[in-house]
Amino acid sequence: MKRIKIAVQKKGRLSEQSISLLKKCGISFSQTNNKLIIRSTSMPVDILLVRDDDIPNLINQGIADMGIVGNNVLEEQESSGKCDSLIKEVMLGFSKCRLSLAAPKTKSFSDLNGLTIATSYPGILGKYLNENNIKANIVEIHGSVELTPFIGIADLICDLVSTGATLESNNLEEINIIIQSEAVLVTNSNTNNDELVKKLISRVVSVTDARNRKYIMFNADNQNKEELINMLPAAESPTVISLADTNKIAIHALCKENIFWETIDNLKEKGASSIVILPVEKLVS
Ligand code: PRT
Ligand code: ZN
Repeated sequence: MKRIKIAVQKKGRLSEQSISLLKKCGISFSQTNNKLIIRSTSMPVDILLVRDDDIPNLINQGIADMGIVGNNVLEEQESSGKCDSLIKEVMLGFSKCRLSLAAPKTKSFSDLNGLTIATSYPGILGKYLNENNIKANIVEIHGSVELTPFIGIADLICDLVSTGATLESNNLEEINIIIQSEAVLVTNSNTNNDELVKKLISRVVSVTDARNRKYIMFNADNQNKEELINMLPAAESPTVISLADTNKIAIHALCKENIFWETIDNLKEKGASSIVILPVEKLVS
């Protein structure tokens, strides 16, 4: 039987959640250090553990059938025309960040024309400058991009930002977001019709869709039923069950959004009791 190869980052910001997602999709394997390839014990699947920058090309060349990579890396490699047969199947909602322009707080630029921008993303930045008709110079640098304005290499930087702490500690100010990024499940147009690849994509969708969903159960007075149901965030039609005490009911509902403490406080104020909120592991529609 043909084995499917899935490329994921070996070590870094994407690894843990990529591995956890594959396990939730029923792909069991034991992680061993320093292995490039791990065989799953539950499915005809091999996991390739590689650097994130290699993932788009491995899928594009058909060496891997699918993979998980940051949208930033994908867009950068696509912008250079290297990866033309890749398909973004599912946005995965983790490793979120943005690629932004940032300038030293001490300087203010009225426009970017004629300035020099340091970045590890020359492809995405070049496209952005072109689209906005800006004639700026790009210096490609990998590592310590945030230091370049202070050692005379560049006027500004274009780098990934997550919390903003790195910019802050280097006295830089974010001035423009160029692209948003998150981890994405990628296939290639030659393999995405394979039955097992299709099955795995639908499992990834189920696990990803379930992430923010919650199942809530509570007891309440029958007379408050409508008001309580209206307080539930994006709930599908709830189940209402009568209790032994005929004035009381139990309400069970699948909510399509997270349930925050404010909602719980409001439910309690309206008389809800024995409130139980459960995470949803998979959601198959
Ligand atoms: O070794 P390998 O090549 O596989 O890994 P890598 O070092 O290239 O990548 P890694 O593990 O650092 O990041 C992998 C992916 O995580 C990136 O391609 C992004 O898609 C995503 N990601 C999410 C981030 C960040 N958040 C992030 N904050 N990647 C990098 N950063 C860096 C950023 O470059 C800057 O130096 O963190 C700093 C900014 O963080 P804040 O929180 O201070 O704003
Ligand atoms: Zn990398």
